[in-house]
Amino acid sequence: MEQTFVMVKPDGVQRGLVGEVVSRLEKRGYRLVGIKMLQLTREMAEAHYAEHRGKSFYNGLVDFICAGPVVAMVWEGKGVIAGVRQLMGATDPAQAAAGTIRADLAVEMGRNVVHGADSPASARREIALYFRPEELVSYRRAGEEWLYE
Ligand code: IDP
Ligand code: MG
Repeated sequence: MEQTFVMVKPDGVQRGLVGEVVSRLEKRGYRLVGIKMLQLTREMAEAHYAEHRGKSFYNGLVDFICAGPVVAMVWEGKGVIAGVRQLMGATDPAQAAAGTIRADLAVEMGRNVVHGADSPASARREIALYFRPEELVSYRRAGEEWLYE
């Protein structure tokens, strides 16, 4: 089954939105297979956002993501990478579709509550950055026959 990496960013943790983010993904039907709270070091943040190195917002982004604890997660499900991106909404909350996490819970791009991997390659890379294989569990959620045809 497809897996993706999701993170509740420091703003989401401080604003008490961990449960809300988890709840939206759970209700869609995705399976939570790994979760941990951690404080990112600058080195981890730079590895996480390596693709953005050199951009105008990069330093602010690294400062922000290290400014408090985050919740790192791995979610599993059919089409979960694109599905989570859809539930998250556009990067800029002002442009995000109503009903998405970012539109409903955030105002500005640099405080947009949640991160989600954007491709299978990013998902694999980010999962490996945060989790050892033995930290992920394999199970079926009750009622999956009512979720999948
Ligand atoms: P994504 O989180 O929707 O995948 P990316 O383009 O990968 O968006 O950017 C990573 C993060 O960097 C965004 O979630 C946002 O917090 C921040 N960011 C991206 N572009 C800007 C910008 O132009 N100004 C400020 N922050 C930005
Ligand atoms: Mg991205």
